[in-house]
Amino acid sequence: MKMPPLTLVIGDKNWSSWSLRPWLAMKRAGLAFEEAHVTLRQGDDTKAQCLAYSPAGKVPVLKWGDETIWDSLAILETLNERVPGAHLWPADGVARAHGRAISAEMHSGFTALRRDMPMDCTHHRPGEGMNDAVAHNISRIIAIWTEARGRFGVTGGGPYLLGPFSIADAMYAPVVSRFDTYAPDLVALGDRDSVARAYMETINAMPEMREWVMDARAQMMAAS
Ligand SMILES: N[C@@H](CCC(=O)N[C@@H](CS)C(=O)NCC(=O)O)C(=O)O
Repeated sequence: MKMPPLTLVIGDKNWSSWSLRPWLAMKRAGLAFEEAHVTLRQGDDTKAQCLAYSPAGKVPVLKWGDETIWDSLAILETLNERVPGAHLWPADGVARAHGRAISAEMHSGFTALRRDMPMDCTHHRPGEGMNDAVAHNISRIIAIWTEARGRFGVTGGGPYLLGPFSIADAMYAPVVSRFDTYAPDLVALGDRDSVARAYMETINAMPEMREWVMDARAQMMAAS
């Protein structure tokens, strides 16, 4: 299949956790694509910039030739379906269903974590944002990572949640960034076997994650 020109519209790399998700998967899949940037945290101006790309008024947005695909999870599923060789879901149906469930849980949940520990990948703010609701979210995420690694990761033959890199990892990568920034005590919150800690190392070791953070730093410097 001939790929049409692809443009991924994203927000500031320091803050835009939803943008990181498809960006990471597209880089990982080796896709050539242009980036278009929207400046977040500018009120009506941000909304107008987003609306120029999508009626939903949010980023990320993927321009696939003349088509517009919005919403991180919809973009990721479309990439899995259309990009030959991307393999963004495992072939095993049970692992795939599990991956979809934990990705949907991320997409629709963890509101306390998202509100009180927003992605801020160029900063270190240990202790900020912690409260009971956030702690509850973090414990659930540790349980998700531990179960996925235990049931599918090791047998799947890779260091990611389902073994090889998948959409589930794209969905949880910004959580790894938040844990780095706010440094919650993962052991106290349930990471007794250090599975979450090891998973964070896996995500942080991805060259694509490093590239994102370097770009975020450059954007922050340019804006200051
Ligand atoms: N459910 C959407 C959420 C997208 C979202 O909230 N994006 C934020 C940036 S990370 C945004 O566009 N904010 C601008 C605004 O709401 O005006 C997705 O998964 O893509």
